Amino acid sequence: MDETQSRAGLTISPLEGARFGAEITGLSPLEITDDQREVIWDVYRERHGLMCFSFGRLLERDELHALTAVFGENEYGPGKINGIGKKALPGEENLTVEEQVAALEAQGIDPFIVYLGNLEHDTLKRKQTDSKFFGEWEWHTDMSYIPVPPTFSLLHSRIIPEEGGDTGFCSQVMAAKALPADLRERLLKLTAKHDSTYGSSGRIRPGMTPPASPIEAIGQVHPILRKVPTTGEEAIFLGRRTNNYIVGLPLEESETLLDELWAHSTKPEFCYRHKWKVGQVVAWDNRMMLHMRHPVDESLDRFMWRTQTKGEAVIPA
Ligand SMILES: O=C(O)CCC(=O)C(=O)O
Ligand SMILES: [Fe+2]
Repeated sequence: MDETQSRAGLTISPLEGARFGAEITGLSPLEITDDQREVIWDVYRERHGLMCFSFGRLLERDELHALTAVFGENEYGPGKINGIGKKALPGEENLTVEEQVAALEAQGIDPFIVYLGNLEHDTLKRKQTDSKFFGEWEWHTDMSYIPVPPTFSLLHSRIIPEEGGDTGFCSQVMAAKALPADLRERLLKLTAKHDSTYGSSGRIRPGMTPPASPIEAIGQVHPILRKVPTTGEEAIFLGRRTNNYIVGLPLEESETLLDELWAHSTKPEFCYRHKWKVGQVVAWDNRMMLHMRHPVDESLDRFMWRTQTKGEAVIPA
């Protein structure tokens, strides 16, 4: 796609300066037609799983849920339900998912939406915010430290600083295609552990302690090369660099190979840097790309809504 297209009432343009991703305008989230669904999935395949829907206004919750549902079954937000990016707190161990959802709903909390930012979600007043929130968030794929990570993540921009806080995306399908053949052969036999100790901002997750080394880190092992079932393509799947470990290798060898792989995976030609406008929803397929977030000045505000879809077990290439 080199130029703007019009299809099923939608306008589709390639994202500026990127080899992947598209901007889609003209969608009404509560009135998505079958033809529009088809167009969105065509754009998804053609533009490697990254779509920016520009609405020019803030969405209602139902609208974000309806848009999320185009991509799969809505998944509870990380940190809301025990076992989904959160450990049970003392006294909560025996609560069922239904009980936890009912408790959240009784407090007026939507279990599917995560509020991301330095503002209270209801009053939009500044809230106590860990300084790590404002720093750079490292390259990662969402929740790859669990056995079945979410497939799509969606971010809805509600308050955006004038400068800073851009989100970077890096196509791991393009990175996989550019792998030297001998390295690809080697990777086909290797798995990596995706550490669960730290969030992508570098904050330690509740209940976790730093491991003595990546070998001891607690996390999920996945194949390094995965198959993306929607396109049949291969993608490199590294998760995040912190405490990354290639299973079975001496630590030093694992570190050397990971340094090489990360340098390859995050080459500028595979990357796109999204400068947000208020009233957008960026949806991405975690199976196909890494993302990161650029720093935000501590004096500025940034506030997003975030949803995700249920995943599937990782398919090795
Ligand atoms: O806030 C951002 O731009 C990205 C945050 C992030 O990593 C996520 O929502 O998964
Ligand atoms: Fe993320």
